[in-house]
Amino acid sequence: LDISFEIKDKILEIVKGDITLRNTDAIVNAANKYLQHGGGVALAIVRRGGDIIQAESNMIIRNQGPIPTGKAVYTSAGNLKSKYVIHVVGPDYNEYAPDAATEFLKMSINSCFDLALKLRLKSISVPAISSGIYGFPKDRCADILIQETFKHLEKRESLKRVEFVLFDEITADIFANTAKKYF
Ligand code: AR6
Repeated sequence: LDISFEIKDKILEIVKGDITLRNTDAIVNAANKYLQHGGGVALAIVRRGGDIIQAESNMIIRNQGPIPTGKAVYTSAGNLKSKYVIHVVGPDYNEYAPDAATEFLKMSINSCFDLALKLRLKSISVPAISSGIYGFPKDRCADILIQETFKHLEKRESLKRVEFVLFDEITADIFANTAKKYF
């Protein structure tokens, strides 16, 4: 399953696969506020990318303390094909009321886009932030992430290509069906 959608001269792609194998300018990591990459997509990223990603993450925490929910920081990408890993702290669905969790997830994806512009990236790969260990319902996660992406790609100054990379078929189908609503 690989579906693409166009808006103006920009592309949104829905990909079923492993985000650590993509060759966009940056991949997004669904991190925790201590940037300890011990499970889920975070662990997959440090396993394939190498120790430098955890080492640079530790340096960020040493310098600026824990990362607030909704904020993104970046490191290099070690052995991955991308130039950067953007680490974003999505909301833990068990820690917030649903409305607050929604706002934090919007903030999370927009923090990634802000950093992408700052780094002058053309393309970015994004996982289903917060929808694994953090328990955010997948259909609402897809709705929020895709709606915010649509709004971003409508802007003149934006990424050229955003791809959502979903690990399993069920999540990929949810994202594909959601994208059809907006694009
Ligand atoms: N490629 C793409 N997606 C993946 C991959 C992969 N290689 N591996 C898992 N996913 P999660 P969260 C999907 O739990 O919910 C970590 O321990 C997975 O199926 O990685 O934001 C962090 O350090 C799910 O749909 O992130 C934090 O402590 C999605 O990625 C905490 O988990 C996100 O699942 C963050 O939890």
